[in-house]
Amino acid sequence: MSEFKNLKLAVEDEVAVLTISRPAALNALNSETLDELNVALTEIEARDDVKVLILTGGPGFKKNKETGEKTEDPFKSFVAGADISEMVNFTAAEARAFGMRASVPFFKLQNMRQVTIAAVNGFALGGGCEISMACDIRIASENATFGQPETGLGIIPGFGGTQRLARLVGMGRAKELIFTCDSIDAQEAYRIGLVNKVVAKEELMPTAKAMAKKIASKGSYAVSIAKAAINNGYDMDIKNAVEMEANLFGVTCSTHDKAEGMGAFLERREANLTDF
Ligand code: CO8
Repeated sequence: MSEFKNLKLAVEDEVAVLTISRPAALNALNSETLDELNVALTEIEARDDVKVLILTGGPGFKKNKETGEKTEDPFKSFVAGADISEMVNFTAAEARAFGMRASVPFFKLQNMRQVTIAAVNGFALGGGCEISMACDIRIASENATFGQPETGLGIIPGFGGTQRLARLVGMGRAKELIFTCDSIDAQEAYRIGLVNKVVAKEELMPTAKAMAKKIASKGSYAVSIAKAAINNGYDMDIKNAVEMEANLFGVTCSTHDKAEGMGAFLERREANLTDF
C-alpha cells in the first residue's frame, strides 16, 4: 500500500479502517487528501483480504478558550467540510475541477465492490456530510453533528450533497437543511433516515466493526452484486430495474458460493463461502 500524509489505514479480519487525519483542520478535505483518498480506495478495492471498509475521522484539536492550549479529541470531528482556506480564492474553473476531483473517490466509495461504512465521530459538515452520504451505511456517535452550511458561505454543496441528501432523506428535508444551513444532531439525523444507527461514543468503532464483520461473513461476491443491483437500479424505472436484478440473480446462481450456501443449508452444516 502507498504511504499517505493525511490518511491512516489499518486492516484486520477482512475489515479496513481508513482514517482521514488532518487534526489542525478538523479533517477538512483539501485537494491532497482527495487525491490520497482516490489512491487508497483504488488500492483497497483491489485487495481480496478486505471485504468491508470503515471510513472515519482522526482526532481533531480542541482549543482551551482561556489558555489557547490545544489537545486532541477523538470525537471532535469526522470531516468538517471541504477545506475553506483552499477554496477561498478559487476561480469558477478551479472550483469545478475541485468538485470533479472529489467525485472520483466519492463514486469509488459508492460503487466499489466492498461495502463502505462511515463511522461518524463528530462534525460531519458540508463535504463531511457529503462524504458520509457517499458511503453505503452511516453509523454516528451520539455527539455527531450533520449539516450543509454551504449557502451561508455563498456556495452550494458541491460534493454531491444536493443530490445524495435528497435521495437519502427526501426533497423537502434536503431543501430545508441546505436552505437554512441548520445543523442537526445524531438523533435527528437518525429520525430523518440520514444515519442507520446512533451509539455512545465508545461504542462507535465496536459497533461499526461488528456490523462490518457480520457483512464480511456473508457471501462477499453476492454482497457486492447486491450493492451493484441497489445502486444501479435506484435511478432506473422499476420494470428495467427488476429485469436487471433478475439478470444479476442469474449471475450469482453460477457461483461456488451459491452451490455451497444452498448445499450447506440442506445438509444442515455451516457454509464455507469464499467467492469475492
Ligand atoms: N476548512 C478549513 N479549516 C477548517 C475547516 C474547514 N472546513 N473547519 C475547521 N477548520 C479549522 C479552523 O479554521 C481552525 O483552524 P485554526 O486552529 O488554525 O484557527 C481549526 O480547524 C479548528 O476549528 P475551530 O477553531 O473553528 O473549532 P470550533 O470547535 O470552534 O468549531 C466547527 C468547529 C463548528 C466545525 C467550525 O470549525 C466550523 O464551522 N468549520 C467550518 C464548517 C463548514 O462550514 N464546513 C463546510 C465547508 S464548505 C464545504 O464543505 C463545501 C463542500 C463542497 C465543495 C465543492 C467545491 C466544488
